[in-house]
Amino acid sequence: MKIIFATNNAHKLSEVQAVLGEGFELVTPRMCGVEEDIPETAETLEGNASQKAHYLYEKTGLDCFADDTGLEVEALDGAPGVHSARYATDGHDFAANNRLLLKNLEGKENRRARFRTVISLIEQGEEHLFEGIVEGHIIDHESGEEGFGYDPLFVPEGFDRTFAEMSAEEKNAVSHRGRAVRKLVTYLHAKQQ
Ligand code: ITT
Repeated sequence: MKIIFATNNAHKLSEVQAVLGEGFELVTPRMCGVEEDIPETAETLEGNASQKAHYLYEKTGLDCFADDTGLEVEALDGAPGVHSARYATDGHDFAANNRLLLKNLEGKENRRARFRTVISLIEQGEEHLFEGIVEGHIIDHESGEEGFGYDPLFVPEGFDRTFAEMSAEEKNAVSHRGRAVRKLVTYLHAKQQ
C-alpha cells in the first residue's frame, strides 16, 4: 500500500518506514511535486499534525498522514512542546536547541520530560488522530550519536541510555513515534481486511 507521509525530516521518514514494514511504501511530498515547506502554524501538536496532513491532502487528493512531535519538560511548564523545532532559533538547529534546554534546566532538580507524537491521517477525506507518548528524563550533557533532535539528552523510563545511544530498532520499540505509528498500522491493517 502506498501512502504519503507529510514530512521533510529524513530521520522521521526512516523511523516511520521501519515501523510500517514492507507492506507500506511511503511517498514524500517532494515525490508528489510538493516542494515548498508545509505550513505548521497551529498552537498544538494536534493542530499542526492536522494542518500538515490537510495541506497535502488538498494538494494531492490522496490519502496521507503527518506527525507532529514535541518534547514536554515538566519543570518548564511543558516547554518546548509545540515549539520544539524552533526553540532556540528560527531554524531546526538541534545543537542550539539542546544547549538552550540544558541552560533552562540548570539548577532544576526535576528533570522529568516526555516526548509526545500526534499523527493525523486523512483517509478518504476523513481525519483520524493517533497519539504516542514516552516518559523519561533529561540528563545534564549530550550523550550519543544516533537519532536526531533532543535524542542525546533524553533517557526513556526503564533505561540508563539516551535515545541517541540506542539503535533505531531500540528507539522505535519504546518511542513516542514508534507507539503512534503502531496505532496507525493497526488501524490501516483493520481497514484492509
Ligand atoms: P516535519 O514537520 O517536516 O515532519 P520537523 O523536524 O519540523 O519535521 P516536528 O515539528 O514534528 O518535526 O518536530 C519538532 C522538533 O522536535 C524536531 O525538530 C526535533 O528537534 C524534535 N523531535 C521530534 N521528534 C524527535 C525525536 O524522535 N527525537 C528527538 N527529537 C525529536
